[in-house]
Amino acid sequence: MKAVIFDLDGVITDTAEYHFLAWKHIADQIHIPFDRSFNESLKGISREKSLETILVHGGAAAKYSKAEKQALMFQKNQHYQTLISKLTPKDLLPGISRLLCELKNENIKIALASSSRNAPKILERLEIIDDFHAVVDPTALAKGKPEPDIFLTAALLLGVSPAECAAIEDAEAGIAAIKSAGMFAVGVGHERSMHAADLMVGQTCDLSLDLLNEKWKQHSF
Ligand code: B16
Ligand code: MG
Repeated sequence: MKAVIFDLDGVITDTAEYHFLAWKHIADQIHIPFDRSFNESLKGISREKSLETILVHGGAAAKYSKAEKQALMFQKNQHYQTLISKLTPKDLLPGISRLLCELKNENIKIALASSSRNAPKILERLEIIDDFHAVVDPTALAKGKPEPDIFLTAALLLGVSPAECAAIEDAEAGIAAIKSAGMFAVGVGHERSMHAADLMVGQTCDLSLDLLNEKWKQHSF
């Protein structure tokens, strides 16, 4: 294992909750039912795809013009940015700071594969941006998760082959992307959405370099 590639929302910090609050505000405004269970289906997917999914769910796919959709996404992002402006290093999920230290000590490369355009800002707020050797720009990709592009680009930027990478995700779309990139997939969360992962942990505090190495060795590509 030469590199570990991280998802951001739901793995490094709990901004998944902020995405939920910001989308819920929009959904309420346009009278579309929106709860935490439906929000699960938006994890890891782009802003555009998320809005489309909400509109289809509410039977309103054809109701809004392109300009109106842009305005809804703008409004959601404004709300989201207000929420993330309050992030501090205390908002790192448990065990992540320790894991980053363990990886750095062993000279294992670290990259970020987040679908979020707000990712660099969030890494700065959490004061961990200098730990990352590469941060993929999701706007430069042809296809988002569950396609493998974002993880393959991370490996390319790090100068390692996909088979030498482990990647950590909290979303089903993310695990699918890691697997189709030919990488070792680590899922954080509930079994239901993580069944395709090579290693599954309930919470981020269960992650450690020792555990990754141990499961990596047992795994055959
Ligand atoms: P933004 P990840 C994803 O981040 C989120 O899980 C997803 O809910 C969000 O819609 C997407 O980023 C885009 O975020 O609106 O900030 O560009 O899980 O890939 O780190
Ligand atoms: Mg995520």
